[in-house]
Amino acid sequence: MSNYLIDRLLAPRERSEKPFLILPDDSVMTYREFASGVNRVANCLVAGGLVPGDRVAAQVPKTWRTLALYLGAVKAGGAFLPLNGAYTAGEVGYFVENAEPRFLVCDPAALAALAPLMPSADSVLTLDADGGGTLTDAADVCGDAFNAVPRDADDLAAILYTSGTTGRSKGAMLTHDNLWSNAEVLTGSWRFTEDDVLLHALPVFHTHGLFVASNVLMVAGGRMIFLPGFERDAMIRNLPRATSMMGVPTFYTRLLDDPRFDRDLVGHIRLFVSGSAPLLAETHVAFEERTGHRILERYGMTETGMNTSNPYDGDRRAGTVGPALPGVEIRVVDPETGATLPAGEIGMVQVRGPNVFPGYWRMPEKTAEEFTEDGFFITGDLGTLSEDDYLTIVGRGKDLIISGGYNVYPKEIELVLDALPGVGESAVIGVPHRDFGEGVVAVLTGDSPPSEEQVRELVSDQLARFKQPKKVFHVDALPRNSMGKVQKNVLREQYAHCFDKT
Ligand code: MCA
Ligand code: AMP
Repeated sequence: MSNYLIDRLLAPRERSEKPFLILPDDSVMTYREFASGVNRVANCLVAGGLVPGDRVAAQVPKTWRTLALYLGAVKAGGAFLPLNGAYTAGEVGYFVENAEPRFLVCDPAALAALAPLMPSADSVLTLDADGGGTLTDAADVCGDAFNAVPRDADDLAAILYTSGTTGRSKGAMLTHDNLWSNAEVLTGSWRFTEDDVLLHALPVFHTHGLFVASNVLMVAGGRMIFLPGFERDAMIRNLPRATSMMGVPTFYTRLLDDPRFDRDLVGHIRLFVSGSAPLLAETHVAFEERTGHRILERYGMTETGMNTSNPYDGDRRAGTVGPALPGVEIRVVDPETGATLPAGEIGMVQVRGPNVFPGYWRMPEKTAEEFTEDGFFITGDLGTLSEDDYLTIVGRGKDLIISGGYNVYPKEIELVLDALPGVGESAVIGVPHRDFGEGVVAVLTGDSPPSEEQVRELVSDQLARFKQPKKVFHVDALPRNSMGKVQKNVLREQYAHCFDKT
């Protein structure tokens, strides 16, 4: 047995002198140099006591060393557990308690707050925005050769936490083959080759930036302009030397807002991909008018990787997410009966394939609830299939807000708000927001509910900033239906324009 993912993703290029990463200072890192960095990290983790199956949690800034940590952990037989840099120490505490990682790697600036979460000082390492820290110090004195620890197709390669409708986050377990099969299919479907240069501005703690973008480029043998994040001037500067870009819809609306973003600037680009949140049909149209490019929209989830994609050749239909990818099955069913619905009817989207995760970490009941007897994963998204199998996502059966590509589950926020002094009860909704697609709004009842500013202050230890309500409203009572359920649709209508001037 070999290391399933590493053998396929990295091993073929371990000795290649071809460029892999163009770093923010414009220096170029080859595949061979990157693979050495991966080996040093793997050696360092094993020397520190990592055994196969152990988790390596990381809340670190985005640098090439973050990617080396991901693959170093996997090559050493472990599972990578990336965390959003915006999470508070309280939020990280939950993930650490739930996943019991062997190592937690964090930004030195967060060390004082995070170190107490781990059982011993030697299980905490640091990595900063310049690539320095105790992980780097330890890795740099390790050897740059490492024999991959054997791992099978079904072994765990990563755990990514997704928030839950009940308010508790669930760790989606992703296997070596979940990651490999999806990367291989996407590389072919989107025609990535070693001539490609991807402009990479996404975070690498989510599926989109970590697996879709980075894995695909490694499979193809292409290179990435690896930016620390989305910054408009840096995007405008780098677009002319890229052949492709992947982004959330906010990337595209922000670029369209810039007069420098025009046909000439992107003349060299062959592919723009969008996902993680709905791309408005009007953005698709405006983008084509400005640049001559039709954005290729695809649809995925943390639990499944990518499920569908508009075609590379052929009709990229605005407002749709395209047909199922090769090897993936999609069906739309009646949510009550589970019966498969004919084309054109709206129902629950279900998916089956090698991309679909085996379950949630230490949550067998939750896992069982979200799979059908015949092995389809119930996505929680509502959609409809056309006669020629294009999927359109029309809404969500789950109470979820997607803000700038980040998921926010209202229940999690409501639990925090309900416990604040002066609050009777709360309802959290997502309403249209020009920049983020949806913005988080809280509606509060109570004798003396806190103001918008006070809410942000009071929740700052518990909720990452992107989850915090951007607007807070006070009402005497929440609207309810005859069953006593809060009518969020009424609230969404009432506050639909509250961000119009934002
Ligand atoms: C930042 N803020 C946000 C968000 N990002 N608020 C709501 N939603 C957000 N997404 C807050 C900041 O804390 C700050 O608050 C204020 O908004 C303004 O920040 P700004 O500087 O404008 O933000 P930014 O740093 O430019 O970030 C915006 C962004 C970023 C570039 C759109 O959010 C981003 O990179 N999103 C991509 C997310 C992603 O990769 N999603 C994929 C996951 P304050 O002023 O109060 O401090 S989904 C996935 O992987 C599935 C499988 C899939 O299908 O892809
Ligand atoms: P996450 O849990 O972060 O993986 O988010 C997955 C969710 O993002 C899906 O269940 C969808 O609701 C949404 N999503 C991803 N891509 C798209 C898309 N292209 N259009 C609409 N919704 C999307």
